[in-house]
Amino acid sequence: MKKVLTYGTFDLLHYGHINLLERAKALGDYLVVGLSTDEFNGLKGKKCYFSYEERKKMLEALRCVDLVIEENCWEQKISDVKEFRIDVFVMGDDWKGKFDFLKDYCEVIYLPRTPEISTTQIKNDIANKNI
Ligand code: C2G
Repeated sequence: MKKVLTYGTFDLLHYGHINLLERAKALGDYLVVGLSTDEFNGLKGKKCYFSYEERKKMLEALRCVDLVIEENCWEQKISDVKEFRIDVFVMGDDWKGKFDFLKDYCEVIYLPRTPEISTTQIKNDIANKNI
């Protein structure tokens, strides 16, 4: 069984996230998603609209997601790859190069982002009543 791992905040889940998750799953048989906790998002300078539990519930409802684990820090990736016997690590290409250190442990693939959508864009459009 080929296992794939990715990480993210996935706030205000949108089709850009879904594109990434479905493409990640298509690279293997089992997809593990490291979901940023509310505390870790604080470290990332991100304030989420949905709580960790609410974001987790939405991801777990997706057919392409097999397991959701907590992402509590930047440093847990190597141990996660080992613990879950990950074959492929996937991130959107806004992270290109940032996780190449994982190449010693698994394949590292950066996938093109879905260009025109983001959580920030959604928040701005709602704030500016562009909807
Ligand atoms: N993404 C995408 N297209 C978009 C928006 C996001 O492909 N339009 C991808 C991102 O590249 C990332 C994933 O979806 O791979 C999750 O995006 P975010 O929730 O914004 O994740 P981020 O805050 O970048 O956290 O340790 C890594 C971090 O947890 C990643």
